[in-house]
Amino acid sequence: MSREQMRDLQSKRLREISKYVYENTPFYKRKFDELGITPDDIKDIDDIVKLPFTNKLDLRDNYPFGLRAVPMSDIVRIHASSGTTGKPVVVLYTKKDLETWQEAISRAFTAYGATKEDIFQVSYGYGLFTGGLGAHDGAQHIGASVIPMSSGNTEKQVALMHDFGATTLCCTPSYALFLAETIAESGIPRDEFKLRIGAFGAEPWTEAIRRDIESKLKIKAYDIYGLSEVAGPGVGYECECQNGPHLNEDFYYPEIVDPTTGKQLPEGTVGELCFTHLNKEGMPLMRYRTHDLTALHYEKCACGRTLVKMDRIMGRCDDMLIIRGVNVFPTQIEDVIMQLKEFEPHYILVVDRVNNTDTSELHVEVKKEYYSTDPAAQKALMHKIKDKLKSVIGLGFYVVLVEPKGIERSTGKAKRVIDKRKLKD
Ligand code: DLL
Repeated sequence: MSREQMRDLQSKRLREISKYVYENTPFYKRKFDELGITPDDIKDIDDIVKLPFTNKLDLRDNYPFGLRAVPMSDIVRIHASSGTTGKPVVVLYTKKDLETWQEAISRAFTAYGATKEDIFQVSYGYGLFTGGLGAHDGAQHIGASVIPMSSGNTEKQVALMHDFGATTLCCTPSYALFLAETIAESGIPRDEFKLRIGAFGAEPWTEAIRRDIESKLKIKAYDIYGLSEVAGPGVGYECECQNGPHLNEDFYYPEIVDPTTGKQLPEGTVGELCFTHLNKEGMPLMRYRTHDLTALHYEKCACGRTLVKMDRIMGRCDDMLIIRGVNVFPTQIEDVIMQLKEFEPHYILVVDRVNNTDTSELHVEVKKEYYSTDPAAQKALMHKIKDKLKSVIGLGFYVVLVEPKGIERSTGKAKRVIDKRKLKD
């Protein structure tokens, strides 16, 4: 589809959905009224800036079903994401919404080169989390065989991956690393596995981690992006170019806004990603603030797709740590660790405040072949990473070297930062 055709489609759908939420979601009727707008003010997609934003807090305030736009009898699926505080965020799907979502995820799997011949091992958690069932439905939709493993039980995962000849693995990148380690320890030769594709997402990961997973698992590792509030996995997906996800913008309209002012930002500028549902029935959201930071690019991709592309998510505005005045994203720390051959990509950052000064302590795991209990060797290694962190991030870290396997592995979304200051505030 050309950009013009896409724009026309988006304009048409935006007109329809504005009218739909005005008539069916009392929350949006109130918001439109407060802003003094009616659906008639929405003529084309550029008019989206007239519409109100929606925040996670709006979803929490309307817990559980306050943003529903159809009778409960039309809702066929309920998902929820727990987050760290407060009530869960609840999302509702009609039958048609599930079909749209399946279509979105099948586009992802097709872009990775998967077909009905493939056997998918879905190792995202099943349940209220959208990862498991989302990937499951998408794989089934393309006619592939699905092993509904869910996460955890890692040795059994490896055994079945081998015995069932799984070709495509769906899980978080941190779990992919754990699985790679477990496969290596299993003693089963790699060429007895059929694995060739990975669909990894649900948490930020860097290019260096992609290369690490690809070399350890000997597969192609693709990014898959999404969030429960918009649908789940499959809002965005990489193509064979592997340089950032395309977005399913005919279903979920993306904008980049300034996280502070909410002003729309131009192509190529990093800011907060927002989505507007263009054809959702159960619980459509207008200009939903994801808190995810990225930039959009509209030029045609080398793969031939015209769908807008985003840079890989660099982090969330609420993940950014301010330590002694310096802005730090966990992905920057990961990048530094991955540049040094002595370390595993496993770490925990503990931030605290002592005597009114921020402290930052990085626990990082040393590879078996570089681990030594000799104090001089430890000191040298500690300095190596400390100096690198200082030069790249501009911040002094207290480094704790952890013995091999000393950092707990993650089977879902990895938790790498403990900010004790938050508990004190
Ligand atoms: O994580 C949906 C999902 C499942 C996506 C499986 C991909 C694969 P939530 O639990 O609601 O939904 O968390 C959404 O996770 O706003 C991002 O901050 C982060 N996230 C998701 N995918 C990526 C990714 C699922 N590929 C939140 N890269 C989002 C970076 C990601 N961050």
